Amino acid sequence: MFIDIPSELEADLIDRPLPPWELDGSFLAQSSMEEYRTELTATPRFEEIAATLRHALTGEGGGYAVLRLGNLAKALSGVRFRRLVTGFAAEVAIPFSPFPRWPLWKDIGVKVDKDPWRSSGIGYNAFHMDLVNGTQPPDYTTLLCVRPDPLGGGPSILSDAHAAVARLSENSRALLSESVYHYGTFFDLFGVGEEYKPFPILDGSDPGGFVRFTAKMLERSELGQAHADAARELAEELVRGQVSFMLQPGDYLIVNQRRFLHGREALHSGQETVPASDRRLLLQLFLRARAGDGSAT
Ligand SMILES: O=C(O)CCC(=O)C(=O)O
Ligand SMILES: [Fe+2]
Repeated sequence: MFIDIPSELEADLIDRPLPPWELDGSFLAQSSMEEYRTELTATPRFEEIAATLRHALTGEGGGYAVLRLGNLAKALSGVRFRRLVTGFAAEVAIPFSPFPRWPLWKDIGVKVDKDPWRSSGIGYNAFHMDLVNGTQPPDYTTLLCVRPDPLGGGPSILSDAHAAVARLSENSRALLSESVYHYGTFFDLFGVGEEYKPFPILDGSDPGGFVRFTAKMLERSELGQAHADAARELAEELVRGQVSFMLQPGDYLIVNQRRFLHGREALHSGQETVPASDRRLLLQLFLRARAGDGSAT
C-alpha cells in the first residue's frame, strides 16, 4: 500500500516548520503531539492523508503502508524532515524509543563485519517482528529510508502473518500455541513490558493478537523437533505470501505488528567497496497504540 502526498500538501508542509519535540520518559510528549497536530491539520488535505494511512494499517486486509515523502526529504533539512515524519507517525500512534540510551529515531546503517542476518548486517534479514520477546511488543515498527543500497540490493519483504497461519494444519497451529518458543536477550528496554520467555507464537485467546514470531529463532534457539517443524512451516508460508519492494529515498514504511511481519532481502554483494557514508541508511521508530484504540487489534 503506497500513499503519495498531493503536491499542494507538499508545498504547504514545506512552508510550515515544526518546532523541536519533547520527550516524556521514552515517549513523545503529549504537548509535542498536540503542537504538531495543530500545525499539520491546518494544511489542506493533511487529515485526508492521515485517515488514508490509518485505514491502510488497520482496515480490513491492511497492515502496512509506505508514505512516499521523497519530495519533502529533498526540500527539507534532515532535522525538519524528521519532525515532519514524526508528526505523520503520531497520527497513527504514540512514538517511543524502547532503548533508553538511544534517541527517538535509531539509525540502521550497514556493518560489513556484523552477523549478516542481524539488523544492519549485510545478509538476508528473515521474517520477524521487532522486540518479539517483550510481553508488549511495539504495535507498529516504522522504517524511514534515507539512502537505499547504492549497489541495488536489499528490498523490503512483508507478509500477512494471520493469512500464513491460516494456511497451516490444525496440528501445526496447536504446536505454535504452546509456550515453548524463545529468542534473544532482553536487557534495559522501556515500554515493551517484561521479558517473555518462553512464549507461544500464537496466542489463542486473542484472534487479533500478535503472531509472535521470528524466523531467526529457527537457527538460534533450542527447540524440540515437532515445535521446530511447525515454526519452519510458518516461516515457509510467510515467504510464500510475501510482497517485496525497494524503499526509495524518503519512503516511510509503517508496519502494524499485529498483522504483518517484516524483513529484508540481502544487500548486494560488494558492500566492503562502498564507503560507509554512502551505504544504505534507514531510521527506525516504534509506535505504541493509544489506550482504548481498538483499531490496532
Ligand atoms: O534493514 C531493513 O530493511 C529492516 C531492518 C529490520 O527489520 C530491523 O532492524 O529490525
Ligand atoms: Fe525489524
